[in-house]
Amino acid sequence: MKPWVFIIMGSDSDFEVMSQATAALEELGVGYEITVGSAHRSPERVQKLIADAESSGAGVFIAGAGMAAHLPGVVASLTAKPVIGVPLASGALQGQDALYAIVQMPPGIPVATVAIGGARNAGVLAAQILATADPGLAARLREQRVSMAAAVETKAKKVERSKR
Ligand code: RP5
Repeated sequence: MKPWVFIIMGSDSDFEVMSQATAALEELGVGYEITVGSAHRSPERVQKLIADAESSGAGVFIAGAGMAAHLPGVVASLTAKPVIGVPLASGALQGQDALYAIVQMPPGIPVATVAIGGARNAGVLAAQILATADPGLAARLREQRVSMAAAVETKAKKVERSKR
């Protein structure tokens, strides 16, 4: 089985944003599992999920959390596979707390942190990591770039005017 992506989020309230990661992976034909596990409310569940995912062939982990967002760091402490952290906007600080918590990892235990709410980029980045050992996936990523460039041409045509 090809390596796949394990996605975990702190709460079901994170699901709408985190499903943008699954959409990106589906577009690229990358397998995934997605679930909820909380670093604070269910630490044993998180430990078991990460151990099971790693032994079942997960190649990259994506972890999304809001507020005092320790989940991505905890996931990174439990696996030596790449971990991508998604800070989520919730609570009084609307994701700035989560961003700082996720991005400021101590040396030796990195979490590749995307933008607040940047779940789509987490999915694309996970695919890019897996593509280093999967030429077919690498080709699909290049095709996606070509489509994005074509979309920019279309957008440009919509707005371009000239008045000299
Ligand atoms: C975090 O607290 C979760 O990741 C979520 O973003 C936030 C709020 O969780 P709920 O109170 O909606 O379960 O742990």
